[in-house]
Amino acid sequence: MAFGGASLALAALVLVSCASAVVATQYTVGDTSGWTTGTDYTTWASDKKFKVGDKLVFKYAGAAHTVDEVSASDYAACSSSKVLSSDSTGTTTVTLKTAGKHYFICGVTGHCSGGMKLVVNVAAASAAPAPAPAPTPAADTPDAPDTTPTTKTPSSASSSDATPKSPATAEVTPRAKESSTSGATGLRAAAWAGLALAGLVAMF
Ligand SMILES: [Cu+2]
Repeated sequence: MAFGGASLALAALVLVSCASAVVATQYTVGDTSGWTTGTDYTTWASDKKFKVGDKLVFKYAGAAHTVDEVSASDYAACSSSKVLSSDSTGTTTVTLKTAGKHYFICGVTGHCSGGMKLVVNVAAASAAPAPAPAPTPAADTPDAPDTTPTTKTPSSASSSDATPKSPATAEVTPRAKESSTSGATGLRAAAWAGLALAGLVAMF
């Protein structure tokens, strides 16, 4: 009983530690550069997969910069007139609570237009990655006309492909040989099996 309880507790502990390992990652924005001018945050974010529950830590000289979470249009326009949240304490920790894109800019004049802006695309925490990509194609409506030219390209390419198909048919001949040799080895194997069987019968 005591052993059973202990192993159950251990199993629970392992489960919890595994779960917490998956739950959240903390990112220092700009790594060692921190939140400042002269750092390309698009590049910084490009190789990271943010998910709900992750944290962004902005480190900067307090009052020298701000961390303003803004809308997509205000991000594009570098406008801090309608911020969703703002902080200038020097260390701003933002928990990414919802899937989709989150936009951050520095509200100090000239900084955002100089590149002090960050957009992160946040995926749902686990089982449901579907709702996260769903709003993206809806927002990127200009993508839709792209499908028409792309479908046209393979059709023209396939007509030119028709010519090099003849060497492909030529390949069929060696393949047929291969299958006949494999058939021969199959026959040999069957012969050996027959011999072995005969040997067994002879032993009895
Ligand atoms: Cu700034």
